[in-house]
Amino acid sequence: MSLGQPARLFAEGPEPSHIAQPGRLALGSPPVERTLVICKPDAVERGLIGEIISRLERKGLRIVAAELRAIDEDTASRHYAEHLGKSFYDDLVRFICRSPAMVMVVAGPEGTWKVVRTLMGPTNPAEAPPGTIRGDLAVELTENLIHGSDGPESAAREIEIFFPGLA
Ligand code: RTP
Ligand code: MG
Repeated sequence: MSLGQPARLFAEGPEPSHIAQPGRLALGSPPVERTLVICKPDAVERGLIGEIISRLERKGLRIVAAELRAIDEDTASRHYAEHLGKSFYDDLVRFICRSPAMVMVVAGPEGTWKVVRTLMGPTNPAEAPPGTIRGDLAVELTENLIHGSDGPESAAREIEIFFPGLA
């Protein structure tokens, strides 16, 4: 890879059996569901990518695609289309485009989107309980570090935006 090229990682094909995956091995079930996770610009700026990925991996989920990328306004507006017209929409789009974000496809058992949402904690970090990513590491509503799809349909739609063909 030459300098200046965006780093993009894919783990395609059969899931390698030699990689330790505690959750998966304990359950005996292969990863069957994918969801979209974004370490938002504040997470990248604060050097928290590793912390967030570590929490996802320790839970037993797998990163199957990842790209550190500057999200442009057009992509942000597609991703957050459901919020168009809301009072916080402009701030939200400005924020997500502010600086590079780490965009990932995360895989695990059925209900993986919900597992991720549980690890994230509620939208408002001020109300997020300790032990969650937002509860432990953030205080502000907009700067809440992480995005996770809010259901299987959202996951498929969002993965298609960032990683066409991977949903
Ligand atoms: P996300 O989509 O980013 O994963 O967050 P979420 O599902 O927990 O929350 P959602 O309702 O989808 O809102 C998207 C993002 O918009 C900001 N927000 N601001 N000022 C407000 O009332 C307000 N409500 C939401 C948050 O940054 C939230 O993550
Ligand atoms: Mg949402």
